[in-house]
Amino acid sequence: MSERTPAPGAELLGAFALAGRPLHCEPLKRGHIHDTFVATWETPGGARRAVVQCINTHVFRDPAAVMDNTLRVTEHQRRALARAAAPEAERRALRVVPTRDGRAFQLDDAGRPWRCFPFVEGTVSHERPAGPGQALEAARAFGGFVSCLADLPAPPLHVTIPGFHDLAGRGAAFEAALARDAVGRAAGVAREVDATRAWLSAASCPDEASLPQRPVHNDCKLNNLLFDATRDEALCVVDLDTVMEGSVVHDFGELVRTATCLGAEDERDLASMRVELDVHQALARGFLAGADGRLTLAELDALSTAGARMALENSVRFLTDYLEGDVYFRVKGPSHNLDRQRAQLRLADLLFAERATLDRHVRAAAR
Ligand code: GN1
Ligand code: MG
Repeated sequence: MSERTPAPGAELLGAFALAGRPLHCEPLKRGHIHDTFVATWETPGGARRAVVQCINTHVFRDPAAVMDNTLRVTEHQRRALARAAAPEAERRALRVVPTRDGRAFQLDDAGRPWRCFPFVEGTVSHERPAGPGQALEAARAFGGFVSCLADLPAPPLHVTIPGFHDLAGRGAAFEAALARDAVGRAAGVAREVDATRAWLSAASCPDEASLPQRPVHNDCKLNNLLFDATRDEALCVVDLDTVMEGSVVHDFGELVRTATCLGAEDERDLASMRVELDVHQALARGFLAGADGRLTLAELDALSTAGARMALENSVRFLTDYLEGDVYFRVKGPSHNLDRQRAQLRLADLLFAERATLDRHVRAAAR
């Protein structure tokens, strides 16, 4: 997926229930899925900014379900913040700006769904943590997110992407894409295919079906967290589209995948990649502190290989998308998904090799 949706015009922006007049709109380059813009409104109290986002309906087939989940989760967060009398509560949970007729998203003339959130000012997100202190803070926030959702009232959240972390299902989709070879790329990736198959068959993942299911984030990339720009304090968990029942092991794993690696997600210099063990130790401490004793023994046992497992899962997904012609993730060029695939498989190797040390970190943090 490489083409971008054009910036929303004044009419579309005017559909959202924000005071004042929309002035201008710039693309925000973050995330591999949606098209995101920052719009500025002129109000009597000065300029105000909002995030305006076109929901990717190739990825999220049911935007109403996504927004229903987002409303329920953010309202639940706000109730918890109010009970705790948390300072600056408006900066600690997203708030959906409704349309003027009270809906959670607006369809444009082409039928694309758009949504709007007030911009959380004075925040930054990080691709990599500056050090263990920031990693601890991030992990505490993501662990705290799971804690907060532990008492989310019934019914269960909608399943916005079926089989999202089903590794066997991801493996089957990869084999199907390989067999279909829709864009004639299969012959060029024989080595990657062999390596992926070897990993998938060797991946003696713990029996995930028996792990407790609870509302989790499901996409705990470090950059899905806003930090206060001056205090280095984790403020607001964002990107709530995949919040649904799942395993906390995948949340921890995704954080490990994105925060412990010296090297980018699409790193081409594979030999330079390293795992930062002190960052992992901080993640384990922070996550378990945030999760506040909610993890079971089976979940704790699975944490030491969680990062490798998520690197593998992402690697399989990137290779599948490469074989399908780059229809899911936004890419910078024709080999981008392949670069990502190789780097993530390398990261899976690196993390798996450290599993004994990672397990010690988890045990020590759980004491
Ligand atoms: C996508 O939206 P973003 O960039 O936070 C993807 C994740 C992948 C990630 C890989 C809905 O996350 O599952 O792990 O890219 N989100 C979806 O970087 O598929
Ligand atoms: Mg995302």
